[in-house]
Amino acid sequence: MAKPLLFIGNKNYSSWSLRPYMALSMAGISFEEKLVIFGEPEFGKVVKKISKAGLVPILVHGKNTIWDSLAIMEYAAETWPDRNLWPKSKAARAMARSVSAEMHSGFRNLRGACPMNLRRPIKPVPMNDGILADVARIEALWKECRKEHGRGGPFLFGKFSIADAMFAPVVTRFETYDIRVSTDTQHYMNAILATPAFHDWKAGALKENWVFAEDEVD
Ligand SMILES: N[C@@H](CCC(=O)N[C@@H](CS)C(=O)NCC(=O)O)C(=O)O
Repeated sequence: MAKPLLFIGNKNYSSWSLRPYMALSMAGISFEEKLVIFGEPEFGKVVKKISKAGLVPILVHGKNTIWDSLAIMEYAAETWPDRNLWPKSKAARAMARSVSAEMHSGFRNLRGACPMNLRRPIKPVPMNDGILADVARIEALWKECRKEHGRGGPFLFGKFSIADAMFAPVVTRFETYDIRVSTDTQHYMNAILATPAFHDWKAGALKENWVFAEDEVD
């Protein structure tokens, strides 16, 4: 079967695309990528032809088309079971799935106020109770995962898993918006930011010159 093909948005901005990119790369799964530029007529044409949802990321693998970041990573975990994209123990897996799902559908205050923008100079934005509550909940989640299952490495469940891929864009937001975090949180952030997969993604983002965010140059 041909290599899986991952359709992604601009690396500077597409937080949902970063997730499966991180998971596939960190698991050593060989894939091709196709970047579709937000806001260009090509985006709608290319993306809608493959998925009626009209959003990236999308993975095409043989006859299978999978849209949605978490669905793509579930597909990868099932297709390449030897890569252990979810933690091995059932208890850890249950928790990893729960935190991933909480990320997938939550933290709207943080996401709204602090969109992923890897080129943005590091600078805070005004905090409000909603953002602070999201940050506190995320820090508590990370601490609990690390305490219960993190002994085998620097990631939430020791070794890198889908849960880490889900939170990678949050790590960049904490950094970009200079959000005050605990030392433990900072250690976890450093582990994500130091991965080769994130380095590759960010190098790609820094080469892009499409500008969409109002605060790009401040
Ligand atoms: N829940 C979806 C969200 C996907 C999503 O919102 N993608 C954004 C980019 S990060 C997109 O394609 N936006 C293009 C548009 O809205 O036209 C997932 O997990 O993949």
